[in-house]
Amino acid sequence: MIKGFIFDLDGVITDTAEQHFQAWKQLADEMGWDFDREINERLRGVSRMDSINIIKAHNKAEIPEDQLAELATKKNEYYLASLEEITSEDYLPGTRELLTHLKQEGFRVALGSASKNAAKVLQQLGATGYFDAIGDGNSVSKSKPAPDIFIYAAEKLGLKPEECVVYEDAEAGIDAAKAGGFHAVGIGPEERVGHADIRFDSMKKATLFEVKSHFADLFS
Ligand code: B16
Ligand code: MG
Repeated sequence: MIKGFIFDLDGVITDTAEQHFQAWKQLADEMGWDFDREINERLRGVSRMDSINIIKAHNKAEIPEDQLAELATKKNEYYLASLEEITSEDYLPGTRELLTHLKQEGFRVALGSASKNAAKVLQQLGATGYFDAIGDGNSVSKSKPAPDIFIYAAEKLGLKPEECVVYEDAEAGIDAAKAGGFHAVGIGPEERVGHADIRFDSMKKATLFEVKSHFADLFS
């Protein structure tokens, strides 16, 4: 039986992809690196250090590991400054309604994000109160597609993976959910999250009603 829901942050609760893009772009411009929205798309759901390694490889840049970490910290400072502008207006459409329904129906709710800034983003949105547990980039060392972050979140909820539905917008996030034995809801296009148990184009369509209809025999 399904008792809990675990949500990714960027691309599911809110769209911080734009702020990540602007922060990486600022760093790339300073470094004289090539960086555009196409490369940014490859950073979806990917950890900060993995992200800078992707950008570095794309630019064939040779940078020692310690300097690379400093540059990632610099990007994070730009990103953190931009988070100040996030407000309760910035939920993805449908998300706040879904979180409200889940609370009303007594489901357990957790976050399972790769971001080390997840708590700050939830605070800016005013969303902290919806979550019984937070799993973020500080919680585990192995990032998606490893299932560790979702297993961590489920344990915090006191639930088994098969009792939880995971909402994810990234290819590696769906891989992680499936590897851990979770029920996976994909948010986004077929080519990205078509391997989820059920896929929706947007959060607006991924209502509790739709998910309950799909997994009908798993809800009491
Ligand atoms: P930070 P998610 C991910 O969020 C973003 O999609 C990804 O672009 C970012 O690099 C990653 O968080 C780490 O974020 O630099 O804040 O630790 O989709 O896993 O919620
Ligand atoms: Mg995401």
